[in-house]
Amino acid sequence: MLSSGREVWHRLSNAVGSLLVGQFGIITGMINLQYRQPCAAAPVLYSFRRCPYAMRARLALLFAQQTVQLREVVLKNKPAVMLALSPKGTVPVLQLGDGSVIEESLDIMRWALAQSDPYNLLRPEVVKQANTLIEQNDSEFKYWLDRYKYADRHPELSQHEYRLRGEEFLQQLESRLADKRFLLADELTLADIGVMPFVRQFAHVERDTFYALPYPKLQQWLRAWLEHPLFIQAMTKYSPWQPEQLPVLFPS
Ligand SMILES: N[C@@H](CCC(=O)N[C@@H](CS)C(=O)NCC(=O)O)C(=O)O
Repeated sequence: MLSSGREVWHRLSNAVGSLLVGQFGIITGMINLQYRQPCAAAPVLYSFRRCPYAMRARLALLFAQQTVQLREVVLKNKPAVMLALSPKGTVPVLQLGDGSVIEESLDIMRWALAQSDPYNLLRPEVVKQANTLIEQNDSEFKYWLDRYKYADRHPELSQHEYRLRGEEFLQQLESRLADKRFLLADELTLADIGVMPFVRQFAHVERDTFYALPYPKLQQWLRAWLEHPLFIQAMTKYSPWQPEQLPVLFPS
């Protein structure tokens, strides 16, 4: 039976309408795929921009080309969900897709680089030495760094004394850099990433004093780090995480 012109027009416009709705569905689906799926799959990193441990974890994630959902934490008001995962309450904390939790920066770095290590930061011949240097950084150097930075809270010694104690580590780094571009080799290794945020923090306690010290190689190494695109990216500012907010991918 022949339909009237009006009916044909009605059917035609319905067909075009459903086609558009269908296309729109596909497009929204693609947007969801693009924006939601990686979020759902990406591990969650609880981080604090200025924390040197979190900094080295973010750097390793960037060098390893791993994407995470970043949740910027306010240390005075840590999210309950983070404390439930890691009651010790330090950042960084990484929650993987399978629910497991990595709560030490060095382990996050190792996890990231085990996923992918395009810069060969974990080349086998340097791993042992890198671990030793990072261990020294995290124990002795960090101890003197905290006292140097907050000398008023530790009146047993003067700030100058604390700086001299910390400088023992800096001297070691300077001599390491005498015959190579980086701390363990002519290429970057895990050691450079693991130690860098702490040397930066030390340098920034009294910037002019640091750059006047007799450590030209170390100063050059630090300057190069501060200008490194991945370090700049690692220092991107994020607003504190709110449980109801949409996931924020890092790198974005
Ligand atoms: N050993 C830990 C140390 C992490 C750490 O001490 N982070 C500091 C911030 S830089 C922290 O979260 N402190 C807890 C607080 O201030 O409440 C690691 O390597 O991840």
